[in-house]
Amino acid sequence: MRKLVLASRNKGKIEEIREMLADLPVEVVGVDAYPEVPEIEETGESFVENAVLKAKAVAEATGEMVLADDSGLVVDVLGGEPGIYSARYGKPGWTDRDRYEYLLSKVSHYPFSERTARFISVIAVVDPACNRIETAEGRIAGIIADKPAGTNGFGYDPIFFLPEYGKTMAELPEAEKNRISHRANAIQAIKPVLKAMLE
Ligand code: ITT
Repeated sequence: MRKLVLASRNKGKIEEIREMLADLPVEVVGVDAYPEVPEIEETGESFVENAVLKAKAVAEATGEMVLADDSGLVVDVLGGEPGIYSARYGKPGWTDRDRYEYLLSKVSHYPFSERTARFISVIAVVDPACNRIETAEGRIAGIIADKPAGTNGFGYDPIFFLPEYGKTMAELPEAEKNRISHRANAIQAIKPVLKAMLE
């Protein structure tokens, strides 16, 4: 079976992607299995640039086929912040909770109707055997909640309210998030290509 290395050190993400690829004939391995792969600096100016940069760097270092995700939360009243800086929003050393509390403090004076937001995920797949790079994007729309709720998922899930469910993303069962999320949409879009690349 061919190997597919996930170019991510985010445990929440890795678990979700593993679940979503469970039906493919591929051995999914985390990049932590390759201690020689250095920390990759995300110097790109878009989700696509960063996803491709991460996938290429890990493919070069391991020689294996690689899948990377670059994702984030885009909040309209914050001019698109935190966007590609979602993982680094606020101060170094902050926890996910520190970051979403900070974001809440920045939007709390806006009415609910103006707190529109979306999660975006760009998946990049690189096959070093044939120099092929493919990307796909997925999104999900929501509203920044008044206060955090729920313990599932990771990152900003506790403050991302889904009006059609009446719940935050962190209140959804894992399987439901993995069916509707930005990452799920991006993975669905790339799956046919990935399948073809594995043949
Ligand atoms: P890797 O680069 O190692 O994959 P990372 O966490 O640094 O891990 P990103 O640069 O793509 O990954 O940043 C994504 C951030 O966006 C992530 O840390 C969360 O803060 C947020 N995010 C992305 N997807 C999310 C989701 O499904 N739920 C909640 N927050 C999410």
